[in-house]
Amino acid sequence: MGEKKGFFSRLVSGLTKTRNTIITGIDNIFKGFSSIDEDFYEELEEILIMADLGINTTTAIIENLQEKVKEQKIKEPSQCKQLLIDSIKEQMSVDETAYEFENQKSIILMIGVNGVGKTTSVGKLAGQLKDNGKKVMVAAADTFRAAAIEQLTAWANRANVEIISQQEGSDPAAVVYDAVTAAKARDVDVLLCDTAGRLHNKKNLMEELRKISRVIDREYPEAHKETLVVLDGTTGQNALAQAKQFSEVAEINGIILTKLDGTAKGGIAIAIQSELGIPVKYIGIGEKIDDLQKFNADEFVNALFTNNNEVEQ
Ligand SMILES: Nc1nc2c(ncn2[C@@H]2O[C@H](COP(=O)(O)OP(=O)(O)OP(=O)(O)O)[C@@H](O)[C@H]2O)c(=O)[nH]1
Ligand SMILES: [Mg+2]
Repeated sequence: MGEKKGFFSRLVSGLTKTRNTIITGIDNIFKGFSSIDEDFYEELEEILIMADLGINTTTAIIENLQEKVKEQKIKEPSQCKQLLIDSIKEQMSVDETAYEFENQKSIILMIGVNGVGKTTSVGKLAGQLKDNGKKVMVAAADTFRAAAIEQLTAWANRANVEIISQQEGSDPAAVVYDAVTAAKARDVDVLLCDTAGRLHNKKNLMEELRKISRVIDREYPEAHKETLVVLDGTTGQNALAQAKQFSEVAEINGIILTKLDGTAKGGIAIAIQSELGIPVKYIGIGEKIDDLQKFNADEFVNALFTNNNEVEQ
């Protein structure tokens, strides 16, 4: 229980900037308007868009809210707040936020453009799975830069898990081949593969990801394959565009949304889940090993609407 509370309060504090954009604005509207009219909805819409929920998601939320207000014959703007929270939550529901890979032999492919937090997320997740008693291995399939391999090695040491790597410039698919072979031989539960975000061009990058994917399918078809796209939360709508692009070329199982600490654009988590229907599975709220959490839409929205001083530590 104590741990859970700690997580939630860290989430609440990580979302401070996003919340300030949303809540301050929303509270002002709820206070400033004496009736629920066109202007009221327009201002609300503006705030949600400012918090990076995007036009489509915002429109859907407002329409849903309008229906609820009508149905329940609400007259006071202040009575709308809970309805708004409910509408946002409804927009975010995806079929199921599955973490089935935790309970079977699985291979996680971490993909995304450069600098979004792939390597860091591999490290954090490796550490957490290991703490949960899993046998974990990481593969340094970003061979584009020597620094990438060193960085992952540092994370593997921190997480106290095994790493499979080759030299800079070697074939990433060959690294994955080695890693899959080792993972099978050593009865590893979860193999996490870091990949390059930066290649000579986008076509190369996508081709390489496909090649890695094929190696996994061929060498270890019985393993559960999980492809996670890592997105930088501070880039707002841009992150949404990246998720769309990756989902066009690969079968995506989920999203890791990083750097939600210190951004005002945390609303993007809502937009991604609502517009793409791809579950956000983890969120990053800092650079340390335990700064990665499973994403829970209800909890996230609650955290958005909770003041820092309402959470006891
Ligand atoms: N504040 C914050 N920083 C983060 C988070 N996740 C990653 N970072 C930082 O973002 C920077 C880039 O992270 P990396 O893990 O190296 O990103 P990458 O996608 O592997 O980058 P490339 O390998 O260059 O493509 C590092 O300085 C990380 O510490 C997060 O959730 N919050
Ligand atoms: Mg990296």
